[in-house]
Amino acid sequence: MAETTFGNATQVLEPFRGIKKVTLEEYFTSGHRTCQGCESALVMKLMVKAAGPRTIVLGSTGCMYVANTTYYTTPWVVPWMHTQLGSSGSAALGTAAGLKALMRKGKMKAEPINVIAFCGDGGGADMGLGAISATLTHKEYNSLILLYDNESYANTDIQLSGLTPYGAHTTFSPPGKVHRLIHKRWKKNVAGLMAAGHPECRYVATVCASYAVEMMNKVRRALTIGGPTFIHSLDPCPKGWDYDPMLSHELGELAIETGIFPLYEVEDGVVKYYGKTKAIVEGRPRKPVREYLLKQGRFAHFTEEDLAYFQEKVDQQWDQWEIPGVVPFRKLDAAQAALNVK
Ligand SMILES: Cc1ncc(C[n+]2csc(CCOP(=O)(O)OP(=O)(O)O)c2C)c(N)n1
Ligand code: SF4
Ligand SMILES: [Mg+2]
Repeated sequence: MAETTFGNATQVLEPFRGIKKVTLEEYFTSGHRTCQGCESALVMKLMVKAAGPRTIVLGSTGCMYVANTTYYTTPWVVPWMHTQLGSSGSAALGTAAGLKALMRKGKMKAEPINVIAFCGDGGGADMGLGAISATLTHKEYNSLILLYDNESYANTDIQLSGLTPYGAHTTFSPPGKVHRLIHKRWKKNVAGLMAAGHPECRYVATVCASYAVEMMNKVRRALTIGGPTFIHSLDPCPKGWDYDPMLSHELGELAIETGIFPLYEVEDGVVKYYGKTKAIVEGRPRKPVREYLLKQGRFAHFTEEDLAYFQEKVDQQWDQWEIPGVVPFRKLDAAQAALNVK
């Protein structure tokens, strides 16, 4: 297995082989004020559990900053620092570079210390995209950027972001009598963008906390591979998506089973699908998107026409993309390909 180096020290985080092998220690505990059923909080807990105690967590502004640092309380057991909304990439790179310099100069013992910067979809896929992109070009520094995607600027009351799904009701896109759908842009394909556009980044993955062991193992893989790495996590958010908190886990599963959010990793340019996404790629029928959408109040205004459009767009990503669910370049049939060669 490839290993991450820290000065003279190296690190191999073996995958947890089943739920019973997961360590009991917690590094994100009580003391937060996230909503009941908040999957992003679960992502924080699993992320740092997978990484272990020698980890520094950096977090950009958003629910996972604000709700986790209420005055005089915090759930973080490991060192933690807030960073500006668009700066998760810069914070990751600067911290990794600082640690490396201190170890090189002998001012710190050379040992594996994980640097993980998290950001929301607003902070990561919109405002901080440039800084993350820059970080993913610096192969000499070890860091993981984890984008927790609750599909809105949740902390400031559910404004739409570049990762809000088509047609969703947010405070910036309330459905009305004149315009039923205000938000008509399709969600950015952020993991595909990171994987396809950053040749120095050796590891990009998508995760969902409904599949907790798989999620933790992808974090462990990223921290073992080293260099700059990126993980995109889809996190059901009861407040922003408007559903009963008890459905968080099920909605995570449905996002995968409908093919809306594929689970995969790209390691050294090789795509590997996981779990039910793998089954879909191998021919298992996808559940209709309506089973996922209609469980959420943010899509309650959808008509049959809207559902059909959503379904068609998801079908395209499986039937027409060159690498299904990952890279949105269209497949060319042989005739088109021949024309292209001329
Ligand atoms: C530069 C800047 N602009 C606006 C804000 C106000 N603000 C704080 S948190 C937040 C929402 C962030 O959304 P996201 O990154 O998706 O995280 P979430 O709140 O959804 O967890 C905004 C707009 C800010 N802190 N900094
Ligand atoms: S608004 Fe959503 S992301 Fe924020 S704490 Fe509540 S459930 Fe979690
Ligand atoms: Mg968000």
